[in-house]
Amino acid sequence: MSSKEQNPQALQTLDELVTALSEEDSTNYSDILRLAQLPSTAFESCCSWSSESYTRNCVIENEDFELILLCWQPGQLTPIHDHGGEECWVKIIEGEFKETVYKEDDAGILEMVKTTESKANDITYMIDFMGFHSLENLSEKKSLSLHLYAKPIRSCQVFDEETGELTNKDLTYDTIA
Ligand code: CSS
Ligand code: FE2
Repeated sequence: MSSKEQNPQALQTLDELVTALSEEDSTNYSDILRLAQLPSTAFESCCSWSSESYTRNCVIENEDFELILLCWQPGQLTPIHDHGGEECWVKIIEGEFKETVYKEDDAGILEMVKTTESKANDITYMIDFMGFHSLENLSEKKSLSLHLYAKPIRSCQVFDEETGELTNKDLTYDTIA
């Protein structure tokens, strides 16, 4: 049975997903991401891979939101970061991930508060008042996650493990669809 037969509202292509996001405001983004039932093949044209780091591949960016596909090799992970004051939804497409959330204590030191594991179709949410986080590909194969930011995130704070300081980092794309 196709996902349309199971749920007539299911979104099965990137075009359908982008149209739905464009027609609604951010209060409905979580529901829209839940309706996205895209096969991994829908993302083939957006994928790129690097042995250095996970890659950031832009599906669409406009003044309201940014939809990007992250492509992860086994073991790749983000630094600890915030989300530049914006909302962040992550839907796992393929693979298994660990999210670790941190909060600043009264002295401004980052303390780990929780870890959550997620798998295909799980959706997680972050916003700066919830703290900082990092994401890691736990699986032994190439993995994909779809990130929706509203509004687009041009820069964010990143924790530098060597200096123990937060620094501002401009965010760039590896590919643009
Ligand atoms: N915020 C990270 C991914 S984890 S949500 C990034 O956009 O690169
Ligand atoms: Fe993030």
